[in-house]
Amino acid sequence: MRDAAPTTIYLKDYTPFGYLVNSVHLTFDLADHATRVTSRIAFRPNPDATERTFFLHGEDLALISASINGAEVTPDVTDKGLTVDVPDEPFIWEAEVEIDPGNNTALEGLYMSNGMYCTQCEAEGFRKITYYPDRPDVMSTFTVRINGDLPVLLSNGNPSGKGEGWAEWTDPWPKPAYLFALVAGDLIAHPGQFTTKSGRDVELNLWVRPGDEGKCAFGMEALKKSMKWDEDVYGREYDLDVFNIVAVDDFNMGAMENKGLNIFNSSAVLASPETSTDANFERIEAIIAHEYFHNWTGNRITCRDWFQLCLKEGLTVFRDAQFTSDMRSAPVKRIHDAIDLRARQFPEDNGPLSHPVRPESFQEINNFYTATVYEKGAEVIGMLKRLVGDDAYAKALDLYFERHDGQACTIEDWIKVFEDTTGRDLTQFQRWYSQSGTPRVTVSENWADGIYTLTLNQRTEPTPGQNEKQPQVIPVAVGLLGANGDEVRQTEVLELTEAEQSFQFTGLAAKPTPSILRDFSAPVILEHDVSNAERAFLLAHDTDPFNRWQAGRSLAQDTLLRMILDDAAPDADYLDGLLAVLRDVDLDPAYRALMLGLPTQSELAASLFERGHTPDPMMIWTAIETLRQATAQHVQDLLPRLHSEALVDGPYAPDAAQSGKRALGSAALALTTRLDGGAMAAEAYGNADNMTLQLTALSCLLRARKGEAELAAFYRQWQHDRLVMDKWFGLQVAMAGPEATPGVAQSLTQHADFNWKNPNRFRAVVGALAMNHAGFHQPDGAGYALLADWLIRLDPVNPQTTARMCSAFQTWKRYDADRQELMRAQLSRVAETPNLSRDTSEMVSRILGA
Ligand code: 0A1
Ligand code: ZN
Repeated sequence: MRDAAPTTIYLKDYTPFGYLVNSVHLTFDLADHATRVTSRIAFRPNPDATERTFFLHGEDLALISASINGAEVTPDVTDKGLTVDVPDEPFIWEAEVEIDPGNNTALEGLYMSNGMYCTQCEAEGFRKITYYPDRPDVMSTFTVRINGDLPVLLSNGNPSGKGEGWAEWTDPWPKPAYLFALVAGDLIAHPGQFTTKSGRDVELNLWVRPGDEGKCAFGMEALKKSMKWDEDVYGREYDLDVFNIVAVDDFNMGAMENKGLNIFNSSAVLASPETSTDANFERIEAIIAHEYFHNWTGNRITCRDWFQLCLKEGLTVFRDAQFTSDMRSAPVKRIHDAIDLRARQFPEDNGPLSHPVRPESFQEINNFYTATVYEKGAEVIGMLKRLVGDDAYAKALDLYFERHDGQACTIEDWIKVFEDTTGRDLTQFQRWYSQSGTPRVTVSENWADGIYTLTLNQRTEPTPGQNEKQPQVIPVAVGLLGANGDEVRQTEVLELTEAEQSFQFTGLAAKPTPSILRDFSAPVILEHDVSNAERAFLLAHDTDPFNRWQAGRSLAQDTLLRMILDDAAPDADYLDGLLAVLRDVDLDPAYRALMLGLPTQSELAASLFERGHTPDPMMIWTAIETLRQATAQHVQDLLPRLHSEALVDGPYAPDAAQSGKRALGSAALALTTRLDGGAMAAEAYGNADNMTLQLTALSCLLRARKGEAELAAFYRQWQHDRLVMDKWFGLQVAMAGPEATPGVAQSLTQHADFNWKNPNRFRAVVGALAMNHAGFHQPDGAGYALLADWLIRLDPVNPQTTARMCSAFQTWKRYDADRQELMRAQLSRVAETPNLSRDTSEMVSRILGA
């Protein structure tokens, strides 16, 4: 329920809690609608605190009894928590509360999913379980007893006792309450084992519902690989006797790193070749690694307050990206990450929701689990590593773990280990954490008297609450190519620290061609006016795989913009360059598949807007269709060879080599479908023996406005499998033609299998509507109205998922006056809904700029 006046919390107001916690003992008596939670918590005054009010957070709790040192007390209780007088010395707080997990649809705190009890406490969910100082700087050991008649009863740490109808768990590592977890259900274990480098035997389990046993093997192997990698690369060893992962169907996010008991959205862990795509496998491997890596970056060293969220998330995303690069292809991963950053983080950073990597205020912290905190946060660490070098990075990390183990830290602590390791002053670098907005780097070149000069300018547009921007430290990796394509200067990192700076290169025989921002060395927008001939040259010759891909991407973008603005024909430099790359069998198939990608419609809308034009979603859609058709014709003769290169010998494996081939095969099939009307795709659908091929073929058919029979057959084949059904729902919305999209989405919401209270299913339909650019932005506003209807309906049930989806409207000011007015009206309708959640109300008012 909405507060009368929503309160804003500020980083600058941080003060430590007046008490420290020595130990927590919890007892759960599970019952669907009346679970009793008894707590026994040993507090002591915090010598570092000045403020001594004893306030415990607590929401939606029925307080049964409370006592201090055994004597009953009557606290002052509000809907946010309680206060009570306490002694000025160590004391024992005991309380009993009753909660209703069976009616908890928000999926925060203790809730039920398909008969199973589970928890989600990050960020502030523990306060829905019992009264507690629910803040990450209060750390304690926990002992948990669970009484319940379900066969599997789990909590954090190591098992310390069990009997008929009960189990006890003890977590020896002090942790904040957000890492607490409990699971109880009729679950089956997929077991595994790992011996750490110092010889500790760890029992591993992946717990799933009966029926899902066949989807565990991949996740378990990913976990073992992650454990080994963190030992090898970061020297980090696991620190408990058991590591449990549980798959849950109803979950707001991907997964959660609770100490020793990770809880996963089933879509982020369950996989089999028949039901999961290559992309699913890769995502699962990355998320398992991410949650596992949190054991050190997040759990052993946690955050002082939620403003420091990027301390654990940026670093852990950076670590999981390193892991994926090592397990798969580093250039392919880097390109994927740049695509993802531009698609999700740039719109955030350049619109009304823009906020620094370390925000300075919030109303609802759940609204700050963003691409900026996570992905830009990881980019900032990548830049730091590039600036100080690999050895210094490794030393700084060792120091970080040594100095801060067991602590709740800040970004200042993090920066300090780098300063202490390198002697470098990182004051200016810290602006990456405080300044929002994407820097734009403009390049100009000069060649005179044998000296080649690159002049780099940086500027960042104003963002909400930040009008004046200061120069940031931007590592710009640059290499220079000679006329024959040889590298005349290897990659070096230019440090751009001023608003404008020039860098000179001497000893060159002729004006070189620069390759700038290699490996996407900084999360910036590069503005470099180069001819298409130069781009084509880089597409053919650049030795940096990222920039070679980028050259193709820039050519594609340039031709699309000219097709949209000037009604130009598809550019020959682009088509010829692409053909040459596709012909090059020395290039990894995955890489060639990426070369066939195009900027997204939404990215093109952003580019048009930045150039002072009003994007027309239908024109963008048409340009992409036209370019695709032209590409298909241009590479037609090569398609049979690409199809044969995509063939895989032996059984399906979701590894980089095979999935790269299939990615190339899918791209080739999509082009072939434009030429043969779907004949090959229909055949491929019939022969598909794995989900990657099946789904590729089906999407080609749907895009060609065919595939009705296949769609029905797919439903019959997979209606028992909820994760595959999410794909069935999502694909129809994603592949619908622009005019049809709102209607398709609307009718899918009427489908008997549309369980809108399940976040995965909701996102499959309503989220896919928001992602289908031309469909969402239909001129009559049908897409906007449908999304708003569902936001209003979901909000009282699940505020978190509702609030996240509001960001579909974040780009509303890019569009024409009619569309703006239609979107503004829908946003206002949401904003004016009675009893709107704090989550959604904050999002909508930020988007409206209110
Ligand atoms: N810490 C998790 C993400 C996460 C955050 C919030 C959640 O509920 C509000 C759930 C998960 C991670 O980074 O994986
Ligand atoms: Zn994380």
